[in-house]
Amino acid sequence: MNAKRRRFAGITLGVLGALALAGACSQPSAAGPGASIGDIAAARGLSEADISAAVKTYVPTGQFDEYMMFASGGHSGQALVIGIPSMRLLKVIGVFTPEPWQGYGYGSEEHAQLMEDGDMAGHEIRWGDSHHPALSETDGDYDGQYLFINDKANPRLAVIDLRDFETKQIVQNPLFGSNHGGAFVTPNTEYVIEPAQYAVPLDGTYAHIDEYEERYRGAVTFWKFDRDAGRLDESESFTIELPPYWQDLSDAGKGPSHGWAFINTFNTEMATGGVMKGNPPFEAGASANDMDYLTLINWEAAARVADEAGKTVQIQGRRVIPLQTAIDEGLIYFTPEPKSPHGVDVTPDGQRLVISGKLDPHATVYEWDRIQTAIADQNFSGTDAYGVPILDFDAVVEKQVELGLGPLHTQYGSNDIAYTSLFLESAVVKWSVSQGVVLEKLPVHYNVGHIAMAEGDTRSPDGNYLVSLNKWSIDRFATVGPLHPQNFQLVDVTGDQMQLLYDSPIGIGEPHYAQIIKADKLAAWETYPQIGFNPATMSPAEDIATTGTERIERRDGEVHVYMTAVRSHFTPEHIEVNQGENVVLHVTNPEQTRDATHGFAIDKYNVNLSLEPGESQVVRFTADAAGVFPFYCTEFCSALHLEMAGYLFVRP
Ligand code: CUK
Ligand code: CUA
Repeated sequence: MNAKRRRFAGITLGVLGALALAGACSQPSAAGPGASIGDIAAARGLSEADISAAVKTYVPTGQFDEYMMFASGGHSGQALVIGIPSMRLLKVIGVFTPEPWQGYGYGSEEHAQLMEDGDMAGHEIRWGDSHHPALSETDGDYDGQYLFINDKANPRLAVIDLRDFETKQIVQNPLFGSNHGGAFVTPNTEYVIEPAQYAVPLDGTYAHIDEYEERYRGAVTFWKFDRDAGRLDESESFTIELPPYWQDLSDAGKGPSHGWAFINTFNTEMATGGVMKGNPPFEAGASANDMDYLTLINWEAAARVADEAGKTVQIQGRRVIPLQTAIDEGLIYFTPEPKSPHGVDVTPDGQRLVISGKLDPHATVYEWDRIQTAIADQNFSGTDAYGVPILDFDAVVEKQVELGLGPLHTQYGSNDIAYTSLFLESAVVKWSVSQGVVLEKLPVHYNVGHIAMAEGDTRSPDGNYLVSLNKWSIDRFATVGPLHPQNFQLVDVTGDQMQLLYDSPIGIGEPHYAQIIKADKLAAWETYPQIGFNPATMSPAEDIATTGTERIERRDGEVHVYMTAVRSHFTPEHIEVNQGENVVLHVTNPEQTRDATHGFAIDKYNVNLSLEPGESQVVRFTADAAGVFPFYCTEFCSALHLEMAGYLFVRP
């Protein structure tokens, strides 16, 4: 050990010693190894409930979690993968935002195209406000194949393949100003539902706010999913024009209500804001009415109408069913719902819809049989200003159950039990939908938005666990500055009483929705199945090198570098080009050992790849800066990892 290292080690030990002493003064330390559980609990001041909570979340090393939660990454634009019950963060999937570890968005041709597909209005958009992840479904149950997620800020959807947990597609919706109530899938993932949020002119042009009622519109898009291709198919998708109200959450009918979609609709007042012009502010104007509307859409019939000649118009290249056509064809109905609605959640049997209005302490339970009867009997209480029939409220509502303050979102456990988040009360309420009674309330910390339960929005919920996705954490964690962590709280719902088990700060904001799938439904690959695999097409790449065929070729005005990355070298190690030449790198990792990933980063050229075992990627760049640029492997892949390097020489 040289002198410098000794000094460093000395400082470290000193700091640790000081920390240990400080710890000993401020709180009792844990008893040492070999101490009994009783001794440890006494030393740390733990109650029996604390110990039971700790044991319930503990997953011993080498063992796996029973469930996986896919959570929105909020402003990060990503999707989080978290094990349950351990709450261990397993992955941050790069979706709308570049992700350096996965080399997502830093050079590869395919990623560049994926991200460009999401650019809007001439702007390069490299973030998202992801709200609602949706796992693909078969017969109303998660099938573990795909994940969809929306970007509310810029109306986009992404498709993630759960074989390699990578984003495969980003689609944009030029008709919308933003979206919110997606992604939600129909029971066989026939469609991914994407309702707009704020109304805008659908043709993308300017219209004065005074023309709001004539020119601004709401809308909902049904994106056709091609499961074999693993892509949303724009040409088979369609949009339905809606009045200029604002859409919020949505859900798809299942079982008896299969074929229908339900969307909460607010600002039915058509408030246009403009507080500095003397108008009521949006928050008052858009919540003046006691009732807003639940929008009911027959998507199965709408899909047929969309295919009929003359029933759609093209707006910005998209197929749109005009509102009047939707009314005439019986595709759309409204029914009143309590003011400022937020969540709409179909029960597992598809017989009921539970709706929460943020400013009403009740959950309103609608019955599907009654809705169908009201439609058949044309039992309308009128139409709205645009001619949409309004189903009579009393005819379709089964009951209203007083749950507490600020009910938002409902999930389902087993045996007819529902759980609803209470935003204003910072609590989760457990209640019986069929009996209409509240069973229990559990305080959470704090300002809960969504809750997620094990398979809690499928046809067969598991119960077992509930995660409360809290906006605030206030006093739960050490202060890390004025921007506090946001908090996932794990709750055990197996017993008569809910038990709070674990606080999990997520390090990014803001959590919206999550879905929890039984882990054994997922069948992710451990390595890519063939050497030279292209994750963008999920098939073998053609124009690549494997071990022994590495080379540099000049053709068609480009320098093609066929490279392999194997522990612990790149071949070739020297790339010599002239300034201004176009370089195409074809890099393959021919390893088939689990976890033998190599990175590939070029100094100052903003190129950064992750080459997982078997993976092949193509990078194109112009060697515009002359000089000497080392490239190296960014994964500590072997003892000789630091030697896994090379040079890009760019001759002036
Ligand atoms: S929303 Cu965030 S708490 Cu976007 Cu589903 Cu309700
Ligand atoms: Cu390969 Cu480090």
